[in-house]
Amino acid sequence: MSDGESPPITHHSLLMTRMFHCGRFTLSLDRPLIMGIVNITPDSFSDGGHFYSPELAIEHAIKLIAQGADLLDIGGESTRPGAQAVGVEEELQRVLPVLEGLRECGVPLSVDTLKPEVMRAAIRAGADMINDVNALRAEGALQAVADSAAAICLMHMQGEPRTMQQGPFYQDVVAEVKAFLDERIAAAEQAGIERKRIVIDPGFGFGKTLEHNVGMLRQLDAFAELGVPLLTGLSRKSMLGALTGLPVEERMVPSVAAAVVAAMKGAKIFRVHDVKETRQALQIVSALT
Ligand code: 9MG
Repeated sequence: MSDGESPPITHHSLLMTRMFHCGRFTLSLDRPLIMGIVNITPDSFSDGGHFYSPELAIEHAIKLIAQGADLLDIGGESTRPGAQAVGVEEELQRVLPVLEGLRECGVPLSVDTLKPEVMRAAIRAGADMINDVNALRAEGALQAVADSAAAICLMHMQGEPRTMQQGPFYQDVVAEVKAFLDERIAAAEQAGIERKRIVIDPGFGFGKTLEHNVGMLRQLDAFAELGVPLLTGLSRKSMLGALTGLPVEERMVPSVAAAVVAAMKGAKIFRVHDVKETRQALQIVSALT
């Protein structure tokens, strides 16, 4: 490039917001962001209810930050296949003490919920982001986030957690999930949620067979074309068990490998259990791509 010439504008740099506005924080997307999982459900598929007490959950969260988590995702209702729903009061009793205990921890706090009442209470208690596996489709959910500065993760799910793995069906999973996410971005913007606080997620394992999940990971770059940051949740998922034959407690290496593949196909935010190992692997992706 000669003196005075502007740098070339690529397709990607035109579409992609480089900064992500997340409640009290503004995060650069120039490097991968690691979202550490803090499950506070007794039936969580990956921690066996280990972090049900607020003190243990807070301790675990602080360990994840020390390992390099850029954000935390706190969840009080399991969304694993077959899980029973919990009521608003019960979910708040699980989430609020943890949120309050972590408010000054220095990283953005996301709350994983699909209930508008929980969203509003969590945001009042200091949540910087809502992670909604239902993509703000519940009555009042769009408004709950629009009335705040919180970021939102809009995730695709076919069906509902209790029954979603009973015969999921698509003609073309990538095209259908992409069209859904495009429509939910438009709905969120229409409700007053600015693009700079929206991220999307194709929802691995949420109403999808192994073939659907593999198809989505192979073509993940198609979702990145929607022009908002792409979040993936592949950590310890059953698709990795199906591909390796490994039980959930032995899926760290497949999870890190899946995060590397996702990063190479345009994912920016990684919802993971194994923060330290994912961070190390993604440092190599960043250095080489
Ligand atoms: C709560 N939760 C469980 N799995 C998830 C995934 O893949 N993505 C997001 N956004 N949330 C998830």
